[in-house]
Amino acid sequence: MGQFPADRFDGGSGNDGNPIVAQLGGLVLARIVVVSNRVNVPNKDSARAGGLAVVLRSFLKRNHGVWFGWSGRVATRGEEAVRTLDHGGVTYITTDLARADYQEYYNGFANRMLWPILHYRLDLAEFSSRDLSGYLRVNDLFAEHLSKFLKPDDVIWVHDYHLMPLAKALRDRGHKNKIGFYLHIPFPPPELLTALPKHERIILSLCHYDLVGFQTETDSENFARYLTNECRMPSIDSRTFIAGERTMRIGEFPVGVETAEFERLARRTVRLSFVREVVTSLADRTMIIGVDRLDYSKGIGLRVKAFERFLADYPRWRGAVTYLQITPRSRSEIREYADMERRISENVGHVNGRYGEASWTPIRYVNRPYSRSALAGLYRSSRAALVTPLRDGMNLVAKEYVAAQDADDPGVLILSRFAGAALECRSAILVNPYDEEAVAAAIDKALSMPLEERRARHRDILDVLSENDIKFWGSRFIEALTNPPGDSRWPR
Ligand code: GDG
Repeated sequence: MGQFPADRFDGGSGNDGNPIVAQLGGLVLARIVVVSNRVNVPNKDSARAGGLAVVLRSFLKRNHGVWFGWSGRVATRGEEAVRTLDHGGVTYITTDLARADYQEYYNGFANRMLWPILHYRLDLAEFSSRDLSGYLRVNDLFAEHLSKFLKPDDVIWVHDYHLMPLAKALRDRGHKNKIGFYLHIPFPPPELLTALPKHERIILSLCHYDLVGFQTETDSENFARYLTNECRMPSIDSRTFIAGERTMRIGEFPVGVETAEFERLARRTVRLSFVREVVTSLADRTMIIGVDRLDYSKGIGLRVKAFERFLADYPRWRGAVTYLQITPRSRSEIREYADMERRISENVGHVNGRYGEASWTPIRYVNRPYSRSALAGLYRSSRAALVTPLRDGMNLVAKEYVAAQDADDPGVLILSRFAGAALECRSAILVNPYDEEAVAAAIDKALSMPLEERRARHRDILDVLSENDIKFWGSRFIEALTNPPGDSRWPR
């Protein structure tokens, strides 16, 4: 526990509206600089999976800004290249990372410590002081590179848990820009977060931002509770904290998808020869789809067990349903991920061996990524989607699935109550992913649901997703960042 030291804040007040950031009909005239761990530079690999990349690509397409971050390349120390590319109105600036930086910052502190803790998985978190130093060092390195091209009126939008201390590193270099931070993943209750050794060093550094955004109210309340109860930070109200000379605000900005565009894409891509080939190969069976990066937060292992339970409890569906699980590998260099990959493959093999027939494979499990177009067509061709993360900031797959449906004959979303998306998708069949029996019953319910009910549920969710799409999400965040508190547009 500790008081927040006022003298650590020297970056100017968060209250003085930046005069250079003029607003015109919601259009921000300042340059927007987005910073994230990875930059999705347009190339032949840019179709690869990743929620954050998907979101930022579509945000920047509309905003002609700058995108800065790691190139994805690991170089020999001293030979890390910084590259710039202008493409489609967006400037991409990337830096390589040295091997030790990559290990300690990315594989180490970000993905073996912060990712599990922020997903409520204390059991998987591994702390190392060396990784923490690497994490702080890379944030400093990013700030150093950014410093070289930042203009005083740039609005900086930093993304995700890899870069929590970045604003502090920029403020230390004298930058007084508006800087916002958005956390794409959950923020756990302080009782759990405080198990992170030296948590103040990381979490309190968020107070150097002007605005810290979360996916849901639970996440922002957890953060507010951490600041109030654990750090005794003074506040103006429940969402505005005083950090030395500056104020830092908190808000909820549930991330969306390109709802209308995705519907159009799906309508077109059901006709792709690849999608038609998959559908033909089902031989009139009903398809259920799951699409997730291979990650323990996604609950794929328990989902496979729940599907097995479904085949056991509802035998009339045997031979009549195919569950397609698309699971591109991620973070394979981390042991937990490699172990999980082996376990899931074994479980799938077990279910297929036990229930399959020479002419029917219950689960089709593939580890390769597919193009966005192929995914859209497959979503639309599936009668139900199984989206059952154990904990998820939002979950874009749930939203993409709903957006992709044919409104006249839509499929049914089965969604974990522990995904941020559950708040907006209240008309999905909400399930507890730890309850195999309930998930099995939900699958039966989805497959048996009458057309009218499917239509009504789909309409309810689509209404919400059409309003809160990706464009709305991005502009709400930037408006909140560039408008002083008290402004009527400030979200509550
Ligand atoms: C983080 C948070 C939050 C998946 N497989 C393929 C593929 N994907 C695309 C999906 C979707 C994205 O990747 C995954 O997004 P999620 O939201 O489901 O999950 P994370 O990657 O964990 O994202 C999450 C998100 O950030 C945004 O804030 O919602 O809670 O964990 O768009 O379609 N895309 C392609 N091929 C694949 O095989 N092209």
